[in-house]
Amino acid sequence: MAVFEGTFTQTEPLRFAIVIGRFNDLVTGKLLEGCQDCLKRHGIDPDPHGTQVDYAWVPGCFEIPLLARQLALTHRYDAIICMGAVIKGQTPHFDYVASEVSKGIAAAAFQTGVPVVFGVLTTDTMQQALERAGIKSNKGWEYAMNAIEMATLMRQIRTISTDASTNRFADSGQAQILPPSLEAPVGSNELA
Ligand code: INI
Repeated sequence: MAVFEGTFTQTEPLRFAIVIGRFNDLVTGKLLEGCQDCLKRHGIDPDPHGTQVDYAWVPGCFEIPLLARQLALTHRYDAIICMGAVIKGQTPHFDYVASEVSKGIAAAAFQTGVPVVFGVLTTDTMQQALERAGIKSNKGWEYAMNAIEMATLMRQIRTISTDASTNRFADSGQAQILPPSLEAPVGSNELA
């Protein structure tokens, strides 16, 4: 049998989308910097004009899941990195936004089969958020690591899925791999 683990090398073919909230951009901008720094140090070009990372800015965390799901459905990306900051205020608004973004991000990954990283800070104060966005550590770096690990892990799992289907044909004496022209078209995995 086997052990499957993500790796942090051979990152050249990986493609990511980053979905990021403008709300509390003092914090989210710093998370983005940490994330880009980590990607770069692992051989991934974070330039939006390059071929490896696309960016989608949304108004706030509430909008993140919709974009994450739509981008995942394109099947252009190995992983989607979602980043935002929900900071407790004087009203229950925090609870609604935090609850929806966490459920929505989990659903986007589960429904599409594409890893979606939950890079949303939920803190009581701006100070706590800033501490996690560069003052003490930068969680953006961790989110990039999580994305690389999941992206490479999922590539491995896809390989064994292909092997398994090839073996199924092999067992019946009809071993074959579909040519690219017969592979499922982009978006064909969309759930009803
Ligand atoms: N959006 C955030 O990203 N963080 C917050 O702390 C926040 N609070 O507390 O209000 C927030 N609200 C905006 C929300 O995400 C939506 O953009 C807005 O409700 C429009 O749909």
